[in-house]
Amino acid sequence: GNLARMLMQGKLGGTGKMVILPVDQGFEHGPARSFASNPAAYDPHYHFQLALDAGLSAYAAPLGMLEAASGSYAGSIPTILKLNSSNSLATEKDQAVTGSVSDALRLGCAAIGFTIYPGSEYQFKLMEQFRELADEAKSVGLAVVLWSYPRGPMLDKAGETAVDICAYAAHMAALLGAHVIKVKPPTDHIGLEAAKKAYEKVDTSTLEKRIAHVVQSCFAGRRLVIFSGGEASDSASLLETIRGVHAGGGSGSIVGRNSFTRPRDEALALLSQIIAIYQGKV
Ligand code: FBP
Repeated sequence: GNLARMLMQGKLGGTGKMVILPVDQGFEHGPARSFASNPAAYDPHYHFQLALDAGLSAYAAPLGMLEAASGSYAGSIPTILKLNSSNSLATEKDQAVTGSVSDALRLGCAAIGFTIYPGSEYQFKLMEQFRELADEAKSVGLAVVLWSYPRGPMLDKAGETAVDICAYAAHMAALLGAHVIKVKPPTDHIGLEAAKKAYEKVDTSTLEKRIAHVVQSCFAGRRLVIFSGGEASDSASLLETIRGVHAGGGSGSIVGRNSFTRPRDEALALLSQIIAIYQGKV
């Protein structure tokens, strides 16, 4: 079905791994913070072309971004319609629903995408919204990708990526029925006091081991877990993270800012190095 479409697309087709380009940062962080360093990226066509030329598995974006390029690119690469978005003017850890399953069908998407913020004051509402949209999406054969990003009053910055919190957020995403689960790479830190004792039994000393723990937390590896790229950083440290994800059995990466804030040639070179890691070539 539609999940297979993503797993068969591009240079990683047939390997069980995927690299996805997400471009919802205009919504989440604003246009200049997202695109000023590489102004070609203000154009929605740019991202389709980048994802295609890089041989990626799928392209994820909010409604307007997909609509603005669908005339030229419909059917060229599997797309994920991001159905909710936050913005940097918000004072609350919440997201607005900005698209529907019928939009996803109209645009020929392979999947819907949704964000929950486990730990926020709105976490239960977000989970309930997801449940309804995921139910509708699955009933028409669309795949379901869930961004599970812990944040809220219980968590400081370090807590948001703490290995126990990351595994917990990923596990809840699996329980909510996501086919593909997206989390940030976990750090060697325990965020929840109540979990400290349990983690005496889990080796979290290397990124590889932490990734393996997060993957195990998603039904012993029966779900696809992919890890985000994060803020633009130097290529060497990004590639180091990707090697850790691969070694730990992660299913791939979703790399936004580290692709489109770089000039196109540099982005293509970096993405091909990332793909080579998932192909097991380096
Ligand atoms: P990046 O590779 O740019 O980090 O993209 C991944 C992503 O999940 C985007 O889809 C989303 O806009 C962004 O990160 C949200 O990051 P944050 O909530 O940390 O601002």
